[in-house]
Amino acid sequence: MTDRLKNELLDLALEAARRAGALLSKSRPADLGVAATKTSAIDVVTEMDIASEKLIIGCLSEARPDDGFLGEEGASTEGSSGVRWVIDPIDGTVNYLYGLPAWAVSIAAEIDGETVVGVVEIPSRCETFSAASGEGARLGDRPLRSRPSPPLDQALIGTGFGYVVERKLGQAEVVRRMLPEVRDIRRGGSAAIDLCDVACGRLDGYYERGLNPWDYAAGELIAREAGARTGGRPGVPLSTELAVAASPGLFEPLQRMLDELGAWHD
Ligand code: LIP
Repeated sequence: MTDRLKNELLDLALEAARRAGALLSKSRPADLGVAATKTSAIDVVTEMDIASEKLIIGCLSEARPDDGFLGEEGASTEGSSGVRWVIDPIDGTVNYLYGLPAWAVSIAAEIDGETVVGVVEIPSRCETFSAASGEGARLGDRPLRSRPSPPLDQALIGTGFGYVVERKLGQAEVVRRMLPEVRDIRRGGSAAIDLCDVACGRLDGYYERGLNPWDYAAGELIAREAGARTGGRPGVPLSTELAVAASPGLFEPLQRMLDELGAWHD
């Protein structure tokens, strides 16, 4: 892939994420409610998720009409250019619904299944995280490096939970057994933000089972380009089965603990 194409895709992702973040921040209805539900009554969609995805796809397809799209709120087209955009129009929808600040716009571009650029826009923090493959990660214009690795028992670990009771019961058991073994646990509500927090050292590590590609595509590239390690079970890439990201010296001890605790299955 040429640097010119990579730069074009990154600039487009930054502009689309900026516009969506502005819409979501300035036009959130005071009486925002649930427009629809998905895997359970608490897995919600708002009118703003839908509006954000429509704005993002409109912005990207105007510039690159032959690209494909995969969006959380239903976009699913192959395209013919070889580029596919992976979009979470609001990552942290429940936080957005409740008026909590931890939500983000996450946009990634893939070529032949490999993520080549990623942007995570966090309006409540006035922060834009970005990365291009092989070119590092940035917070605004500042290059990012993940935090030096502490011992596992001094590590601050982020995680998240699903929307179905059976899965939440297993996830709660993993947290119950992990909590005494680490510094502390944080549950922020947005995988994209958690992955960016690993990238910038606000978390030492993060794990979650059950994410969708749109939740992690951009944040995983940003964490990896910031020098963190990412993956799933030992020897397995990061996926819906299990997402793990941590600073290099912490990654394998965390990954081993998660495997022993069965964090990769319900
Ligand atoms: C969210 C993830 C988060 C997870 C939530 C939810 P959404 O994505 O980013 O990590 O714990 O349950 O799935 O649904 O807000 O786009």
